[in-house]
Amino acid sequence: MQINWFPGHMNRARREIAAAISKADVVIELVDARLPRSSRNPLLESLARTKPVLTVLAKADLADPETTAAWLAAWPGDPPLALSMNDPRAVRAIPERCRHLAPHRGGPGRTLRTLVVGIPNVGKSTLINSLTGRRIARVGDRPAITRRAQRFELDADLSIFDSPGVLWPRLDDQDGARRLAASGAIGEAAFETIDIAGWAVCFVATRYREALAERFGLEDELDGILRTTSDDPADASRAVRLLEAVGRRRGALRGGGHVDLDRTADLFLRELRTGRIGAISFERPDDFVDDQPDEGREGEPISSSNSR
Ligand SMILES: Nc1nc2c(ncn2[C@@H]2O[C@H](COP(=O)(O)OP(=O)(O)OP(=O)(O)O)[C@@H](O)[C@H]2O)c(=O)[nH]1
Ligand SMILES: [Mg+2]
Repeated sequence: MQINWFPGHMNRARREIAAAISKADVVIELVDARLPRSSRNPLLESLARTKPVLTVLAKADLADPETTAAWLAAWPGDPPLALSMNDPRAVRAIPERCRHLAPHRGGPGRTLRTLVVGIPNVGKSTLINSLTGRRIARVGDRPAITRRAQRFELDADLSIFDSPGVLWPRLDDQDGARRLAASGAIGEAAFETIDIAGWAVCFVATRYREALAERFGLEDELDGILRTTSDDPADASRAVRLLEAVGRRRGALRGGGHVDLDRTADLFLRELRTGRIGAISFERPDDFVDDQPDEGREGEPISSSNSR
């Protein structure tokens, strides 16, 4: 299975981000706490070389806390913040850190300009609403909600720019692409929902077996399925059997008592993405120990508006 999306206006997206960064004093980089590495924009380092960057692990409430602690300990450079963008008190730490990163800005006539960047659906607009205490930025539970950069005043001397989500697909990294798709960062038109739900259910069955068994009442079935199927991702039988078990539990049936796999895939991904199966991280630092550094791994940038 290949995850394909449509590289449309990728250079435009990159140019726009570069222009926005050039006008900002501090860049707030949101990555998804459940997949901090795969959701990191590999081009940001070169684009923001001259600006201080504050990295924030967003959606930390959905991630496995032990894994988040491991990411924070392993992070190169300044340790990031790990927060829920829905927590108005916790997010106040972000402008505070920005002020430390740009001590020459702020005060009368020297507005500190911050810019929020990150992949689609990571929580950029939610952060702005939490910081301002108002629903002023449009938020949605699918990618490509924000279409244009927009400025908001946070304090008299601090402004924050929202920006459209931008994805730099690493076309050679299908593992990362699968995690991004499972997390909700990639528009559903770009992949087969059954493939991604199948991958995700196998992942959760392996790494968070108890959470899966408990959520769907699969205590008796799960061991048998895992014992009698292969963990080779090329062999779809484990994914299908797990999805069938989930679908039966949820009553997602079609004619003849067969499980409706499309409906099951949708409901499984929805429950996974909203944290109802449990606090789940899609990657740990030790998943990458054999990896080369990032250089040269990225594919072409695309704007989220092209990924639907
Ligand atoms: N649980 C949880 N949900 C969050 C968090 N941040 C955002 N969300 C949800 O994630 C979805 C996307 O949030 P947005 O703020 O629209 O994301 P965005 O980064 O602005 O997305 P684009 O504008 O499409 O690039 C919404 O359903 C939010 O309610 C978080 O920290 N925790
Ligand atoms: Mg947005």
